[in-house]
Amino acid sequence: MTAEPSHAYQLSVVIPLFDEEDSLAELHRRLRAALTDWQPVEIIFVDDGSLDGSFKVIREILAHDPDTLAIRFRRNFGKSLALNEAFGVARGRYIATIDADLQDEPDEIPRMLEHLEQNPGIDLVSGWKWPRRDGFIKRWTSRVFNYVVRRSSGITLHDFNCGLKVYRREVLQEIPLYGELHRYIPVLAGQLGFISSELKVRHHPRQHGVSKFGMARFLNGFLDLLTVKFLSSYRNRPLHIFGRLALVFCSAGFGICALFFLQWYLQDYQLRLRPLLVGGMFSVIVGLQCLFFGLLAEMTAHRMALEGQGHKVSLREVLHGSPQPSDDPSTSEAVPQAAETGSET
Ligand SMILES: Nc1nc2c(ncn2[C@@H]2O[C@H](COP(=O)(O)OP(=O)(O)OP(=O)(O)O)[C@@H](O)[C@H]2O)c(=O)[nH]1
Ligand SMILES: [Mg+2]
Repeated sequence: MTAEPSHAYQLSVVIPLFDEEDSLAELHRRLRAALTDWQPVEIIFVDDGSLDGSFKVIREILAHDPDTLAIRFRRNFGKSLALNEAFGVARGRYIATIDADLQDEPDEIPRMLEHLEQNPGIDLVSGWKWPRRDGFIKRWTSRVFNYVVRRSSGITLHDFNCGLKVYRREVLQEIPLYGELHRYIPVLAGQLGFISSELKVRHHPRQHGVSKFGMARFLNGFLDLLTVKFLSSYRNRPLHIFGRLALVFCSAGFGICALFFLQWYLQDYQLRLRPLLVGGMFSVIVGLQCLFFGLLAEMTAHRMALEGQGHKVSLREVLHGSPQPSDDPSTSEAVPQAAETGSET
């Protein structure tokens, strides 16, 4: 059995932020106070092109905390890329994320870590903001969003968008984030076979700065859900979805056209241009387009597979059998460790 890989830190806390200068010093102080039993702890700030004095505050924190790392983007690239960057450099055995606006409670992190320690089968713990300290519209849009994601993904969390989450590091090593997919980490992890769990966490109203929440984010969230579903099901086999669509459109189109043709041929109906006939021909064209689109997508999938970028499986472990002890004494001498039962890599 291989030894547990050693990590430089017990925990890395990742804080993605955009214009949060008034909250950072207090957040850092409260994190350090909450995590004294989990040392060594690394704190990673990702300043995503803030326009206020956020990075000045981070510099001041860095001056007296050597276990803090600051990443600063030239401009705003979005929360997913910020998280992705931090996950790439985090050195903790566990990795936690927390919002920078003090709405999440740092004191909840030890409880979430203990939950992971006590449940080896669980790979990530997601916070469930309870009771939620947000306005009516935010609460309800969020409720609808969570319901739809729950139903379509099969992952039974109540609060996918909670910034407070704790992961075993191997979960994040396998999930590339881009666009705005950070909301779907539990779904993406679930597709790889990782198990999520949920704990209710305290939530506070925003004290400083302004919210970056807008209706556009709500709409983008649903479009991203489509991406996540499509990639998980058809990334490797796009023709299976486009081919099905092609079949539906072409069958409908050919059926309609055949009906008109038979009427003309057998019953001597005049073959005039009628709306349904136009619809039938249109349907055939759309069907053929779907077919060609699927074939093009298959070529891309094939190319990705050739370049080693195709769909990857998530390995839990690989076991090698050890050579068995031999009856022949001359060979058993040559294999001194043959009595061992097995080894893991
Ligand atoms: N890196 C990065 N972080 C961001 C960006 N937008 C928001 N954040 C951070 O993400 C966290 C949550 O953002 P909020 O605007 O508070 O979103 P929210 O908590 O859902 O909304 P409110 O409850 O209205 O504050 C905060 O730490 C923000 O600073 C961004 O574009 N890039
Ligand atoms: Mg917030």
